Amino acid sequence: MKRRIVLIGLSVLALALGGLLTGCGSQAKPPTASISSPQNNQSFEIGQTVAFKGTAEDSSGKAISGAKYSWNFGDGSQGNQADVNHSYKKSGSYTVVLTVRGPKESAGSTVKSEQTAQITVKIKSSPPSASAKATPTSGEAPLAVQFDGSASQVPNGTISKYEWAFGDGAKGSGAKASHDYAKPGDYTATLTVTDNNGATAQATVKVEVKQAAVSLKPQARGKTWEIQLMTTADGDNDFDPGVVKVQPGDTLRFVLKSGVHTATAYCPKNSKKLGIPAAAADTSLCFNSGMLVKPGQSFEVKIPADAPQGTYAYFCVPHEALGMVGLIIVGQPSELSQKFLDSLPGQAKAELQNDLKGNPAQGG
Ligand SMILES: [Cu+2]
Repeated sequence: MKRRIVLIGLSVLALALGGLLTGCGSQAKPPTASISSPQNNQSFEIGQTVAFKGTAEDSSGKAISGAKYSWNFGDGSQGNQADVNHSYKKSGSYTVVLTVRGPKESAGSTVKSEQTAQITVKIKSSPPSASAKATPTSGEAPLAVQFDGSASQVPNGTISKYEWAFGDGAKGSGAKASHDYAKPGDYTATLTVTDNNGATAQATVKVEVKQAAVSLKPQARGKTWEIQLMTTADGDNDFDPGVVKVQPGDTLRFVLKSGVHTATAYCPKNSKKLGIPAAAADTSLCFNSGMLVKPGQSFEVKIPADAPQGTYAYFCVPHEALGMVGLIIVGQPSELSQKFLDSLPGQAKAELQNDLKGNPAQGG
């Protein structure tokens, strides 16, 4: 401060000396106005404090003591200090004019001339800020999620548009939105807000959609089909039911009810012509229970999941010729060859042909 006072004193002295040197004390030095801050075309945001600094110098570049400053900020407001703060309420380009008038040079006379300086300041709207919330942010599919972007802000404006991209291709709008995620996955939902000046901001929120817990289904277990082997009171020997339609994965359970019987597939391993699908000839489906002699005794045949589909014929070793034969249809039926049918003894052929025409058992 002291230094400034000294400088001012020197300036006054210089002015006085200048006046003396020109030989005419009435000739005033015009002041020079300049704006040292802010820079021309500098940008600010709405509401931001802009520090304006004006200087007034004499022709030799020294500050003029007592100069009067008058600012016109271009938005209808004024200031009257060398250094003055101002903020703008709207975006735009403003022409700022500083007018400097010189001080009284001596008693009774004033400096007539005045100088102006002019700059332009640019005021931009403050950018909006986006905020996106999701409730819940994780869960099992299908997952219904509520989205909330209402915490988004524009410091000096309003949000005119909320746009949501939910990350799975679906879109929505509004400060609040909801979306159902159908499939499991990690999704990033994006909110884009647009303010009344067209400026945009984005926020994202992650949503984890998990695979729903899989409940165990009994489909793999297959059904078990019970076929009874019996000798009736009037001497008939039967498989009951005589025809069963099953699926790969199912199980056949032959249960002896009465008499002495076998369940034996028609296949070369059992010394018979092929009466089952050829692809099954060397598999466990060329089955033979052996003699079942005790009531309740059983024999199971598991039909593999990849079992050849088709019609499987089987018989009872002691009672084949009496027509104790049966059919198992795995999946889609197939034709039994004429050569096979012609090879059957006694009543077996007639019984099998009858079974082929009949309705297969569907019950368990
Ligand atoms: Cu038998």
